[in-house]
Amino acid sequence: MRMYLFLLLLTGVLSGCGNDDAATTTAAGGGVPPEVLPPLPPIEGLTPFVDLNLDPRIVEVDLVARKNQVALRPGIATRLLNYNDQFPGPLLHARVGDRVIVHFKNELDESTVVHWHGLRISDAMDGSPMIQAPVEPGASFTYDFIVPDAGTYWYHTHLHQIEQFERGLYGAIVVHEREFPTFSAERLFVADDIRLGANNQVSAFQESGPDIGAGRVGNTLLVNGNVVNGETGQPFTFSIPRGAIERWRFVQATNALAHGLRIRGADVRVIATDGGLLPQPFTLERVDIAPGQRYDFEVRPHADATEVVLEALIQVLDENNQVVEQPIAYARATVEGEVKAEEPIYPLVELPRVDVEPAETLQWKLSGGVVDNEVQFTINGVPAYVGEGHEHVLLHTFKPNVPVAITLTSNVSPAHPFHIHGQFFQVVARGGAPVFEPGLRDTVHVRGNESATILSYFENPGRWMVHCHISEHSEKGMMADIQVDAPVGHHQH
Ligand SMILES: [Cu+2]
Repeated sequence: MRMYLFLLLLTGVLSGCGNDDAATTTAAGGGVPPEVLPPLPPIEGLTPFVDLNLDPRIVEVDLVARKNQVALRPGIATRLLNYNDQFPGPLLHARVGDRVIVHFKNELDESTVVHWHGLRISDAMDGSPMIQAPVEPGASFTYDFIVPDAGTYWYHTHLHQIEQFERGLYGAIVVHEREFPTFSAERLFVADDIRLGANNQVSAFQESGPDIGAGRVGNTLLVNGNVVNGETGQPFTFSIPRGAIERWRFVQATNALAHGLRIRGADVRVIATDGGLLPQPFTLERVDIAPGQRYDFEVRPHADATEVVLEALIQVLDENNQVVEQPIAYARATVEGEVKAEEPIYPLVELPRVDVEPAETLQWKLSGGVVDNEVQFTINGVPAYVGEGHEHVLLHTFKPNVPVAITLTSNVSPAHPFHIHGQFFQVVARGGAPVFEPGLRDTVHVRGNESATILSYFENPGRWMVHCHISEHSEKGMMADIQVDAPVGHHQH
């Protein structure tokens, strides 16, 4: 197996792949018959979909959105909205180049759509309510696409998002590299915060105040649907053998909560961001993760460790009203047993160059305020989203495959985790100064009173949403469309 993977890798290099589809080594149809592809490794932490299709290159699943009740805390179950009665929804697990067919049925009392966050598929399948007619109660829609890039992604509702998303309409996606590095184990952690009030029910939604200004932050922290904080909360637990080399994938499915993240008791390298594997893994004491973003870590327990702990570092006010970081254990692994893991072989990854003169330089000012007694959030002064059934403002039209730099500025205090559908970009500067934030992103954290500059080649033609990932901000205006023109001679399908 080891030799086989190496040969595949070498073939990929010789055929010159890995330039455009930066995070992956080869696209579909790279000349290897499907029957010799090694099976995908199991992902610990979430239950996958039942695959209805026997073809190993097709993942075909049923997806139903409906009311559900989940025992989050002792006592009365919490009324949620879930996919397939699972919270989070089932894991969509595929290999790059696979065809994914999702038979979606809406059994909610209101319309909805499903967005495949980070997948560079066609705009018609993206779950944008500006392109796809909302799926009405009782109606169905079949999503059908090829997964173009390996990485850790997620899916979620993109309509009536303030409530539907808070109540649990999301799930994770793992797309494996065609020649994936092998690990002792792969684990997935999907983090969320939910605000529970009386009788363990989701608290009322506010129309003004801090929930709108800075986004709704919950009081109950969840990892893979398990409560990890408070009196009855427990970190997500499992065991890890000494000598193991594991891949831990983290999806930030919070609404507005951004926080630090670290892993204690292990040597840890960051190996992937939103858009897949990095050209060069790197070591960091901690990373910061904003709503919508993902990280993959390579985790090797210390030889003398008794436990490995995944911790969130959450900002709270201390008794002197100073902002301090409170560590909260999200997951706790007991070190048990021993294995001798082989070194993972990472495929060659080359990202689009960022040391180039951009063909265009844009400014997107993210702002908010009260207009006619209504809270409005704006991009370049325009509240771009004006409600269901209306047109989005078209913010900009991009030529394909040329580098464009966009400086996003938050000129008021709240942060805006800003998401661009259907494209990857790289964060190149903050406050005008270069930063070390390697890797492809689809979501950039624009902190309050800060600017972040991204550079993208806008490789995926179509009409795409761009918006703050805080539901209260996007649904009150900070959501627009961009157009990416098709390359000359390209026929859109
Ligand atoms: Cu925002």
